[in-house]
Amino acid sequence: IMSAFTFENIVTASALHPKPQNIQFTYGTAGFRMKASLLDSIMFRVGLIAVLRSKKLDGSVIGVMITASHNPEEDNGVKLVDPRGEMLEQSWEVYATSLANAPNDDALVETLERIIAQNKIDVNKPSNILYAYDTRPSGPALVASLEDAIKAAGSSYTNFGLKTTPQLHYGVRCLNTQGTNDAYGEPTEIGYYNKLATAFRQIVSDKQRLSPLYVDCANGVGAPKLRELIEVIGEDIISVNIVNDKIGVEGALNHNCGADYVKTGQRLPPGSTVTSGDRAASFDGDADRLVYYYVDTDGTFRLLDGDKIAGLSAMFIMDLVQAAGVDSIKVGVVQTAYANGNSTTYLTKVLKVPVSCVSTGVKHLHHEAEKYDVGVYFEANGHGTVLFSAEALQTIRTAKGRTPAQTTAIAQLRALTDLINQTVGDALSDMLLVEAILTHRQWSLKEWDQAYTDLPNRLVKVVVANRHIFKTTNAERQLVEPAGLQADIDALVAKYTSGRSFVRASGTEDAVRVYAEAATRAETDELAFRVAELVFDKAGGVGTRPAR
Ligand code: G16
Repeated sequence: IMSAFTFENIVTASALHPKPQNIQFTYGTAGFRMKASLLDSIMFRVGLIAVLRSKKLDGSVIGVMITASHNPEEDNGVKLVDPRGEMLEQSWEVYATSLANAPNDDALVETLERIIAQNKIDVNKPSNILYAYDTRPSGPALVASLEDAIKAAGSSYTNFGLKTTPQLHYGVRCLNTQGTNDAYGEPTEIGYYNKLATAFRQIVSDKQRLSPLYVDCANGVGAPKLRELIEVIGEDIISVNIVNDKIGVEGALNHNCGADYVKTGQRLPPGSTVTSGDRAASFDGDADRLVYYYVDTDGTFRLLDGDKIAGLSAMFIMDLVQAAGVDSIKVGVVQTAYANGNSTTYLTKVLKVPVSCVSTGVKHLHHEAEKYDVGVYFEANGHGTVLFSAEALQTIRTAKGRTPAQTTAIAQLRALTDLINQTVGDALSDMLLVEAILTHRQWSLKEWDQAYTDLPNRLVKVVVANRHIFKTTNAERQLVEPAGLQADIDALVAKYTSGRSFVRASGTEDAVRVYAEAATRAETDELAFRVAELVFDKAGGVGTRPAR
């Protein structure tokens, strides 16, 4: 029997999870994220927020994912998932932040009371939480803190176990839509695999299969989950060589491997055996990011990042929509400032699709993508998916082909809507999407890569005393503060052909990110480091000055 929601129970339980002094917590790009040793009180309080959010939404299931995704193993974090599987509504990030920062029990109760009053929450309503965690060693202790809060608040909950982040998002949406017209799928892990597998098999049914794909799983949860998925699809249909699957090895997670390593360093993970002619991909630590790559005949490393995946997906879906005779459906693409300049040119000039640019963070891209019939959104780092509006889904479901070709295309489109995890970017689902498209076209990675050539680009991290002094505007493409810094950056950029550079504080790591692109590799590197040096010198750099 569940106990009632009382402040007394909450305060008693909270005594075991005191907030560390002298720390200001912030809800960043993807929730709270920091050294795992600092997260105990956060985890407890996020549990309380999840319960209130669920009560506010009449007992809808709210998701809690314990992960720090691409961050180093010693970090951990937590993201909250809203009923349809999207990221927590942004107005609630503010509540989560103030609760996380309440210095003592009195402040904790006051903050809870304020949230309850402002949202007119009936605390006697039911609440339901679904939570999951990745492979980090700090996971179990943080799960215990979360459970303490959920139990103290008298809420129902389900432990979804070890999962990828997108599996948790999927589970939440399935539970909340079960039995409705909008049912998303069976709310189990096998239900997830079956949904993807059925769709994939259908799309590639009469096509010749591709050569095996090397998949670097960042030594994270993606490794066992990919293995399970492939088993369900069938090794006669898709074959993968899983590398970096050492989930039990201390310190291995995301270390010298994974999507972030490959994207940032623009190189193979050390020890990789991938050679010319091989097809390869990398996931990140919680399997919500995906990048592809290959080694060219001259030995050059070639990256096919989120921008390339967006271009490929938009191209394929536009062709299918055309072939299916449902061309009332309009496709749009959402990017961030990190999108390669040439990818944007390709989308707007070659594919002629509308492109919007928003701030970093899937939460921003997702909402912008909802404005299109079919919204393709990808961050350059490989985080993204495709959303189909309710109307587009209806059109695709009810369309009737007038020719056999149209009928086939309609069936393909339908299968795509099941293949794609529409709740959030999902490396497993995105990988199947790319594999499906390449199978269809019988394309190698090199052929896919022909769409456009990336401008050389470079990402540099600068550690500063306080990254929160960096304020941006114009979808993070310009700095407003520290005052004067943007003008200095502009003056530098003006010296380079096709130069572009911007600076923003990371919302997941304690660092400032500098991005630069220009006509040549040498100019790009020079520009990136000159901007990084500027940031270091003028905005409180600490440690070693960035060096080329
Ligand atoms: C998270 C977010 C992404 C974002 C990335 C980097 O990814 O979900 O949307 O692009 O962090 O963000 P920032 O530049 O603010 O550090 P992940 O895969 O780590 O969850």
